[in-house]
Amino acid sequence: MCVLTGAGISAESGVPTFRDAQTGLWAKFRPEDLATPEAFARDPRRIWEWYEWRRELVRRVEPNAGHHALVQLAGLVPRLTLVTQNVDGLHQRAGSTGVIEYHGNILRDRCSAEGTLAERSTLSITGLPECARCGELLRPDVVWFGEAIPRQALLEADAAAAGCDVFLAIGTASVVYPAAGLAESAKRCGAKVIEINTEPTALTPLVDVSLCGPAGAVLPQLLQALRG
Ligand code: BV8
Repeated sequence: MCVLTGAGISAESGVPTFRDAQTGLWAKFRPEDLATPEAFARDPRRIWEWYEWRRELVRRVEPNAGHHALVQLAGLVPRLTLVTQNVDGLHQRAGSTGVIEYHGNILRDRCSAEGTLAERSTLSITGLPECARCGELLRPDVVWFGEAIPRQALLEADAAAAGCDVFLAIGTASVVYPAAGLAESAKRCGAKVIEINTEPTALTPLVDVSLCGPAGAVLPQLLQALRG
């Protein structure tokens, strides 16, 4: 089994999805306009303020029944590969292992010059986080629009989608590529595609089974049915 999750599985934990209007001071911005290297180059302070706001939110929330059900599901099938588009780390906090973080992780810092994970220097004069090794600006360790998916994650997710018997797309609008292409690849390779979402998506016309409802309720029911 290959499972792809999107922002919808974290919605019941209180993490706003990208579809939901940005709240508060971010209401006037579109994530697609903030999560880009150009936006960071233009105004790193604003982009860091947005990420610090999201980090604070992610640290305050807990995994929900949907995240926990996926941990149980992994124990019921011969092999389950979990690919997530989310950057909140909630699958790992629920106990999932081997999670493929297709779009990175918001809680890690990366040096914008060296490209590697980095510690923060304590001497930053600009107030923006700087690399303890080389002093250059740090950035969140996430994949922005227009940036390539980390090579290892890309290859592992492609292999899992092409080799699975069942592909489960949970809480994703299936509009962001290349992640949205994984279900199409699984289908082409003969897998059964199942979708769990609260509303129809771009993927719905392609799926074999569409389970309409919140992941936090549907996944435990699916688990119950599998246990018989
Ligand atoms: C790349 C990290 C090339 C950052 C993110 C035109 C056509 C096709 C593609 C493109 C195009 N123009 C540009 C592109 C490429 C672009 C793209 O796809 N753009 C889209 C907008 C059209 N893709 C990229 O740029 C990717 N890179 O292509 O690189 C390249 C190659 C080689 C070398 C150099 C470059 C990189 C994309 C990654 C962007 N980063 N996140 C951050 O988070 O800050 S994407 C970000 O948005 C999230 O990670 C997430 O993946 C995405 C939002 O999608 P969803 O997860 O689906 O969430 P969404 O809110 O949209 O939907 C929530 C769903 O849940 C809904 O369906 C809702 O009904 C449902 N739901 C709600 N509640 C529940 C629920 N379901 C169940 N239960 C509930 N309770």
